Amino acid sequence: INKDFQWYYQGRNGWWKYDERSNEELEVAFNSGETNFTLLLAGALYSIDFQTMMQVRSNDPTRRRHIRRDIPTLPAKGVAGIKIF
Ligand code: V3L
Repeated sequence: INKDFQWYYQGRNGWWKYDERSNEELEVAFNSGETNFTLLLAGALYSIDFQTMMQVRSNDPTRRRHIRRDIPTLPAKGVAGIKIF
């Protein structure tokens, strides 16, 4: 599948790509005009806010990360915590 957009979440010193399945879910939700939706990531529930472009852990809202939607070739640390670059 040729992707037009990749979703990224903030790491300590750079961006991580979301895994493929989450990326597709984010694209569907974003393009449907939803403002907020819930994703299961690494065993925990996170709320995605498309207005603030933040990922917030549902059971601990102090755990928040910036997210971005950008071209797939943006420099990244890896995919979902796995360094492949
Ligand atoms: N996809 C996969 N794992 C995630 C995601 C996500 N969207 N969000 C959080 N986690 P928190 P550096 C990240 C993981 O936000 O060195 C990276 O993927 C998160 O993993 O506090 O700081 C790396 O594996 C963390 O392990 O709820 O850039 C790791 O951090 C855990 O969920 C280190 O990255 C808690 O995140």
